[in-house]
Amino acid sequence: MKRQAKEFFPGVSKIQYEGPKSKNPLAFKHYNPDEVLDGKTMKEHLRFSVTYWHTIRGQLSDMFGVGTAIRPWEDGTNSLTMAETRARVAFEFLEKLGSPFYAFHDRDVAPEGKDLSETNKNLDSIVKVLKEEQKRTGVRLLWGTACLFVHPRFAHGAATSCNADVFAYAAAQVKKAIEVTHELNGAGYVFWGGREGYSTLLNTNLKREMDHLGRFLHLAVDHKKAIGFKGQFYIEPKPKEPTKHQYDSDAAACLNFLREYDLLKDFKLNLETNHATLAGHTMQHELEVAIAAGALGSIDANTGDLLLGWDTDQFPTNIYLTTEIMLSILGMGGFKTGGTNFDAKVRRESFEPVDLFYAHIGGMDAFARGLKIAAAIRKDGRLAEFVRKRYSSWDTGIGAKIEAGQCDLKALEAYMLKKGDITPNTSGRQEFLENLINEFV
Ligand code: XLS
Ligand code: NI
Ligand code: NI
Repeated sequence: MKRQAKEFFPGVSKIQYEGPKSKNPLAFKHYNPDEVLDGKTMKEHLRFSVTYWHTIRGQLSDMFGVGTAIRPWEDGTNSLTMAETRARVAFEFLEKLGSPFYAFHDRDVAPEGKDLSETNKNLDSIVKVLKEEQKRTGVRLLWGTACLFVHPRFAHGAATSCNADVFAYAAAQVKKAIEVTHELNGAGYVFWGGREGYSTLLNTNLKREMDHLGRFLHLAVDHKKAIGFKGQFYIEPKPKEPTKHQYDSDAAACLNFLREYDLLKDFKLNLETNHATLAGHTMQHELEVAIAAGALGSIDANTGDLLLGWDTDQFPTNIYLTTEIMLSILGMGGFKTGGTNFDAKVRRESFEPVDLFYAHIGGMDAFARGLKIAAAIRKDGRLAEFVRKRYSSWDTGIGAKIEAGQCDLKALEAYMLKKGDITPNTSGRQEFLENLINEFV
């Protein structure tokens, strides 16, 4: 297949950094890829990634209306030729935006055939194009994944289906998806349990389904090792949608699941802001839970709408949100295999191709600002020092002894009987700290 000479975004040239004073909507105001902060460039810190499913395949439909997206290159079919054209579109977009990574589901990039064998062939032929485009542009694959939720065969779930044939089909699909991710030198592979959950417990054997999911992930780990794929495996928690309850409901549930099925050493978490919101948590909560377990791998950068109860997958623009995220990411020492993957889509009303650029530029700038602010807060040191002092009673005396496992209940009783009462506690100073953050925002 030849590279098409055609340009798909003719009105847009390579997006440049123009600084905070620029009024050019097609320029970065804060994301300056080569600017060094804390010993790394912004590009290395943030490791931005564009999602194929939203940006290239999203038609902007909702449950009340058909797609509104104007995509002049689409011919209305799901042919292989169209799939190749989309790959060219994707890489023109990635290149013009200056995104170092992208992510995809197997079925985003290539159409299903009449059976699994034809479907695999379709995938292979598009993987060739992706490989060629990766080589041409230097853009890398952040992670690959398998779409186990769109096709009707997955109505009851994939690994957790009541039908063993569905488990087998999903296993075959994941095998192939891991192989093509490996082929494309992907830095990771994501398992998002699209329909791994239930709509009613009346027809569900919860224990059996969870056991099957554990088995499924073990098979994937075995295959990964067998083919020598070194990328990181991730689980992406989400509490609901499409099912009423998904087994990977939040970071804590995923960690418990991974521990119970002896998978913790082989997986990290890919956390998404809108999923945290649906779980009734903040993104920062989810990040800190994962980090505490040494299991934060990557993030799906987006935001929800607090007035809408579903996964609206909006582009992140809130500087407080990105500041909190980057405080956690810098606190854990930065991304290793993971990155900031825009699992986000433009609104149904934003249907022109150029809106895809505005959306990503805004998200990248919001994260760049969050990064700069978080780095400044860390450099200033007052926040960390406050937290350190807050726990200082654990650094010496009775606190240090408890932490070292040197006290039993009898010893603690003796200590307190002698002391009589606790030394008064100090204030949590939430408002003071919120003001401190605002000094930097
Ligand atoms: C859906 C998920 C999905 C995963 C990849 O809500 O966020 O897009 O990131 O399967
Ligand atoms: Ni996601
Ligand atoms: Ni999502």
